[in-house]
Amino acid sequence: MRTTVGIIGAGPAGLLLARLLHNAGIDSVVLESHDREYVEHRQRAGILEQGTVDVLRAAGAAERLDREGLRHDGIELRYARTRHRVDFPALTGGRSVTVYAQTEVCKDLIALQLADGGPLLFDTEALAVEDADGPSPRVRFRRDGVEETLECAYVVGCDGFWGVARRAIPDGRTFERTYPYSWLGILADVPPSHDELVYARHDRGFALLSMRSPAVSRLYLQVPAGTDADSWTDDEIWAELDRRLETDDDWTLQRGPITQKSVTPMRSYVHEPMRHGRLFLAGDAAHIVPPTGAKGLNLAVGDVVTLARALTHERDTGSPALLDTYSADCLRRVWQAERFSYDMTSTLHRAPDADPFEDRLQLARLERIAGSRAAGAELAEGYTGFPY
Ligand code: RFL
Ligand code: PHB
Repeated sequence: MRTTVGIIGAGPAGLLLARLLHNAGIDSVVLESHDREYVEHRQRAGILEQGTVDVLRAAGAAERLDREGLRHDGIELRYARTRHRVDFPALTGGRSVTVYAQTEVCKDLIALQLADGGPLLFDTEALAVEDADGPSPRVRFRRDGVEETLECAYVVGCDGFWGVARRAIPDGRTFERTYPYSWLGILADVPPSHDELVYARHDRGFALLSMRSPAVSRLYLQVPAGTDADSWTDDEIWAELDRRLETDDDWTLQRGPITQKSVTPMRSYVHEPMRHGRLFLAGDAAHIVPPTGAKGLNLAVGDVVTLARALTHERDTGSPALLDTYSADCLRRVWQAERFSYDMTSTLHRAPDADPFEDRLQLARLERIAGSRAAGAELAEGYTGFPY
């Protein structure tokens, strides 16, 4: 088997890259270890930056997003039983975000790819990338129990944090933080109790109210790292959300049947460089942010837009100049997102060893965001997205 760009992984990064390359007339093959059902239903991100929406639109992949996505012009910060709204357009010169689940982005991209794109092979596990720094790198993969080889001009590892592509970079350097807490996330069949996302700082820990649609709520609770999702009963989850989201006014949290429950560990991670020879990394394969800033999917989109542009430039001009700056170009944006996600995480979560001094600093940071236009704009600019 032979192709121009071999893509490992059919998450948002791999699927969007395949679409951008198809639109540019560059052929690719996508190898995905899981089945279609799994990829389309794995609950993850929910927030698309304005730039991500623009990219999906330009790629012809936003028909349903434009119909069903919910535009959000702000978020609410909740602390010390008070509520403060951060108004994105007012603080950023008109920017906003869109609530549209990652599952739906993937479904839309898969449908397009299967209709008129290059091969998208599910149940196909990449085993290794070989000869990454030679003229024709290869992906060794297994399908139906048989090992085969995909010969490529370029290989792109879009295979997430646990993938195989990163291992083919011999002299990489990693930068990492793990956090002593995780998120317990639920999906519930109940209309969201607020029309915008609510990020709550509480002495008992962080809580987040988000949504998937006008009828489905997505909520998260900070829990100790290593927590088993099944150790929390549904009633305990609602009671804890009530406590952490409580306010001095008459706001109440609506309850409904919980349809899904899972725990997500929190990690910051960057692998440098994001390229070795003809192998490129994109998305979670190269970097992880804690979910507090809602940046992971948006960073993946930024990477593949940069890469598709660089590959197209080389095809059109013969110049590898943009491929040569791919890693540095992406990493500048990645580190801004790492900084933003770290700051937002440490402002809103309560570390197990936090003392009253830390608590007061967190409250002072939140009051500063509420009281200063400059501090509010700093949050709003970061949340709505860094340019690429
Ligand atoms: P993915 O989505 O992990 O996809 C990688 C794909 O590669 C496949 N794969 C392989 N295929 C073939 N051979 C192999 N050897 C393979 N190894 C792996 C996997 O099966 C998979 O299909 O990475 P990608 O495409 O880089 O996308 C990244 C995003 O998924 C991730 O950053 C976001 O989900 C992070 N994230 C959020 N991002 C946002 O922008 N906004 C949010 O609101 C947001 N919320 C979240 C999040 C992540 C969360 N979790 C569960 C980590 C909320 C949560 C709870
Ligand atoms: C989500 O809806 O899953 C979500 C929203 C905002 C975040 C993280 C996750 O910061």
